Amino acid sequence: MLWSCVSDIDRETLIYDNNFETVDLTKIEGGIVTSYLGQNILGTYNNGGFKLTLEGLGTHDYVQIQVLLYVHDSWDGNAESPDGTDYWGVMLDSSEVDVFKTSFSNSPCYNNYCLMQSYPERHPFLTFPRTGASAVDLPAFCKSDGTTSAYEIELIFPHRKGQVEIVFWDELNQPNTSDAQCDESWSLNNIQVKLLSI
Ligand SMILES: [Ca+2]
Ligand SMILES: [Ca+2]
Ligand SMILES: [Ca+2]
Repeated sequence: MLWSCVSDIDRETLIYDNNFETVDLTKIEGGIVTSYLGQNILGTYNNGGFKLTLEGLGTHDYVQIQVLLYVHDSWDGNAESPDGTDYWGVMLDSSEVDVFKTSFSNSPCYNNYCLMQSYPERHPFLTFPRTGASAVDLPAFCKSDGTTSAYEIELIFPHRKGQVEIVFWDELNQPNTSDAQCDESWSLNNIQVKLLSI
């Protein structure tokens, strides 16, 4: 959901703000912190992820999630098996309904060869690699010929409960390598969560 879809926001309350520089992983299950570009990042993950649980929420109508996502190395977007599809997503309260599932591609794109991605839309939308990125061609995390793309992602979900579980996950496909985590992975540089009321 985009900002334009939510009218008349009366109040917004920041309830979580973490850039991982102090390695504070309370409220996070499955958190690992590593260094990238001289900053702390949460990750890297390949066929994994983590859960952020926030309790004691006041009255609200929406949850807004903002992250800086790093897509590291050779993601293949909506490529067919065995290279893809390379999915990434956010899920609220283990719900099949409140889920954002997309794909990313760090592939080169030529007239006769281009592995498309879904972001900034949901899978199975098709658009060009790195669409919507805030930075491209950042250093690889692992792969000698890899790169990293950065995405400033903002998601808004309808939500009214007193507790929220936010799961960040991936499903990456790359069986034809001895080190899948080096071939493609992701991390977050920061997370902010806000409650919105109308
Ligand atoms: Ca790959
Ligand atoms: Ca892949
Ligand atoms: Ca950071």
